[in-house]
Amino acid sequence: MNIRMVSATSKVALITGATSGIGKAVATIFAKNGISLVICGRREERLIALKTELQPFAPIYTLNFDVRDREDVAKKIKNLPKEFSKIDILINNAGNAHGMEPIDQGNLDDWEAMIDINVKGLLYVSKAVIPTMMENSSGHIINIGSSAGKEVYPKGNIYCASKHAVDAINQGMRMDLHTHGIRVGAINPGLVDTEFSQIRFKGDAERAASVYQGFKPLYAEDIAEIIYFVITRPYHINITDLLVMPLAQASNTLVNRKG
Ligand code: NDP
Ligand code: 8X3
Repeated sequence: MNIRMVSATSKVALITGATSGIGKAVATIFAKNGISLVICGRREERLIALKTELQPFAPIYTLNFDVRDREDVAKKIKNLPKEFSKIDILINNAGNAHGMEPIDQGNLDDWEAMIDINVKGLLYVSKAVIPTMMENSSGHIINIGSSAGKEVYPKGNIYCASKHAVDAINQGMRMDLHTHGIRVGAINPGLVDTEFSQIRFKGDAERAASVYQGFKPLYAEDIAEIIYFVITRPYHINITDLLVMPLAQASNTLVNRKG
């Protein structure tokens, strides 16, 4: 039996949303295992700080773009230096929720941000990376969905819609790319204590903190470890879709906050 093992070293991974939370934790575990990184985000000072922190472990290149800017995304990925240009692993992670209101009170700018970043941004980055993977008949795309992409919850309306779209895109990508030797799968976390709720509630720290109170949520590192496990499986294994919840969370609306 010929099993193609996956060695982390000598691989290049491009991670969107590496300036915070899950993306930053993935960058850290990848670099510490010798994976060269292209780390992306809008906050350049954070990218530079992360590069300084991780470059003792692996080569790091920073790409500063807003995933909504399709020309900039395409140009910057196309012009990557040679040693970073063959992307083996794409982590489509950049995204956020913006607001949490009943549908009649929703803010149009919030709706557009979620659709433009979580859905269209993911597509722009994927469109720029997939051709090289196809040329190489090899690659691994991990789409960060959400439990919100599996089950809608009250006032989650457009965020849930954006993550249901990620779920559909993940399935469609896999159908179209598996014959090219490219692995595609999604990780769908439940409640992870990151800056996510601070963004969602526009800097209302108390409201953001209350989301994770009374129970032990997931941490970004928990998800990063799972992603590292997924990308290091022998190449014939494709983990297509994982839903990962904290023990205290049974569904999007059922969280045991007594603990
Ligand atoms: P954070 O807010 O901590 O991180 C979000 C990341 O996305 C940041 O690095 C941010 O970088 C980047 N980002 C946001 N908007 C843009 C943009 N327009 N262009 C480029 N980058 C952008 O949240 P998380 O780490 O929690 O979120 C990461 C992913 O995980 C998201 O897709 C989220 O939906 C998903 N998720 C989160 C869960 C949670 O409970 N936290 C649960 C399930 C899924 P910068 O601002 O520097 O551009
Ligand atoms: C993030 C999880 O429940 O805040 O995707 O939508 S939730």
